[in-house]
Amino acid sequence: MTDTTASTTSNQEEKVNNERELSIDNGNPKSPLEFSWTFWYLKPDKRIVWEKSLIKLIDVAFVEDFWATYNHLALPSRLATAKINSDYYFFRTGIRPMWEDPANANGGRWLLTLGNFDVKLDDLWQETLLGMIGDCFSNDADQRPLSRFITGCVVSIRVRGHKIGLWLSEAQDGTIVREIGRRWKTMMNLPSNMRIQFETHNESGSGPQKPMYEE
Ligand code: MGP
Repeated sequence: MTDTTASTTSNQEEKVNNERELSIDNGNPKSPLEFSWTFWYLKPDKRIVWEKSLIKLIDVAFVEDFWATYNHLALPSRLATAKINSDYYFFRTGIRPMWEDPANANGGRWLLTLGNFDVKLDDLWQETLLGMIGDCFSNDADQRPLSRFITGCVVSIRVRGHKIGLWLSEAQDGTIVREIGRRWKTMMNLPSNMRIQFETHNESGSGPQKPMYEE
């Protein structure tokens, strides 16, 4: 065996051992998620450009890591008391949580604005996250699983009404977009008088517009 082969083999062994360690929690194998996801935090700071205020927190590829992170982070309602204008972003690993990412560029977002509605921000956020990691946006009858059109979600803490956004890679196919919106509403068990609006990311960047769809 040459030196190069020996070092390649030892690198491979190290990689396998690391992967094994990563997927073992207190001696028990961890439960892999269908996809790996990344938590981001947007620290409000008007002095710097938006993109620079985004902080990548952690990738989660296992159920246990999701909960460890979720339980460690301040809940949105807590941010609302101390960190106005902050956001949490939860996106598929590899997709940056911004309009410019190719996975988002032709898509849009469903937006739920809470305003004065008497609903629990934390519960809606948690239902959304669980729906995403649990692949609950798809059902067996789908020709194409609808979860594949979801790139991430966002909770935005704002004085004029907190918001939860569900970002899709698709905006033009109304059947797909509306069905995802309906499933999201059901998942969150929203009161029937609460509406969600869909807008494309182009529209998001250009001030108030009439939403493309509403559910
Ligand atoms: P926002 O957080 O989506 O809405 O975008 P907010 O704060 O509720 O205010 P609104 O009244 O504009 O709806 C706030 C601002 O952050 C935008 O106007 C952009 O300047 C910037 N911004 C937000 N996002 C999600 C992006 C993005 O994906 N790319 C870039 N370049 N800027 C963004």
